[in-house]
Amino acid sequence: MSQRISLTRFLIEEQHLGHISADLRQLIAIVARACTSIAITVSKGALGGALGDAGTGNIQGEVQKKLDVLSNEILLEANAWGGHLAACASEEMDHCQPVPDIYPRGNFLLLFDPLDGSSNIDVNVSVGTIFSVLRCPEGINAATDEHFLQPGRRQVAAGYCIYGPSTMFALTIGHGTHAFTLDREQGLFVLTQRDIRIPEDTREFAINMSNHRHWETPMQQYVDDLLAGREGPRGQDFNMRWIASMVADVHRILTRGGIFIYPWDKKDPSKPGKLRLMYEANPMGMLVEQAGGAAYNGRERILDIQPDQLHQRVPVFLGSKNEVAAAVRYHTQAD
Ligand code: AHM
Ligand code: MG
Repeated sequence: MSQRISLTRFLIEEQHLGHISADLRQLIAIVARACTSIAITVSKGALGGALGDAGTGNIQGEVQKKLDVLSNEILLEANAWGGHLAACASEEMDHCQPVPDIYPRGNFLLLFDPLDGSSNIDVNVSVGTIFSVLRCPEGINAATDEHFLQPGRRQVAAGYCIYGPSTMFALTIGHGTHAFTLDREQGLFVLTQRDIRIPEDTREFAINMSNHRHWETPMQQYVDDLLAGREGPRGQDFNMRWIASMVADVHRILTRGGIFIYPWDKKDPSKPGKLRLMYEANPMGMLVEQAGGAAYNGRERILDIQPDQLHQRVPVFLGSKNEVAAAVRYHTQAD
């Protein structure tokens, strides 16, 4: 790209085009700044003294890493005083947290997974922050969890920041999906991929194969047919990738296509899936759809699901449109 366009400039131009309000622009800028701080903290590794377990657990019974807790604090603190938010909700907090009374409150609700893929932190593999922005319902001053329970199609912005060999910020405000790369010397994100398009077809799938025996039959059948390759019913060979860090897997799909699946499995039948709807599946679903891909729970469009709990889980099938449709067909035909 000949001319460098910073995230700040990109957002101001989107505001001039009427795609975004000044308030939402500033909110996204604050989230991006917080992600820059998290990137610095993550990149220090063992030298920052932040590796390892925090000695606490979250509401979902998962062990929290020190960096989960630190990243959560960075995002909360950065977003407390801006005046654009009514409340924040996070994978790491049992309930939403309204903006403290000492600060002005705004009209947006922010949800995040502060450090997704955190099982990868200690092994120096890419991790990321995922976020979603909703509007606070009219007339609500003190938002509670129930005000967050809106379907993903109502998101006004969504994105992630990946902390990999380079730090990248992927964003949608409902007008395409764009990616920015952090220039560490200048301390700013520079637009490096405008209007990302995910190829409609793919020969690459991402799934944790170790769960195969726990899946439902149509899921097993779909993957068995991929594995059968050229000699099987799909008539072509497929390659597999699994980073166990959703941000990194989705980033690959935005870059070169593919299908990412975390299906329901019967290890714990009470859980409808591993990934969380509100701050993992919905924002990733919006980014992928805005890039021409699809996001389903195996049967329905993820962005149409009406949530009934802040931390609810959902099966996730997302990526190249035609491959997601193929996987969904195995399920709907079995029904
Ligand atoms: P986390 O939010 O606790 O980090 O869990 C979500 C992560 C995703 O990033 C990734 O796709 C998945 O868990 C990996 O799960 P598994 O270890 O079962 O393969
Ligand atoms: Mg997560």
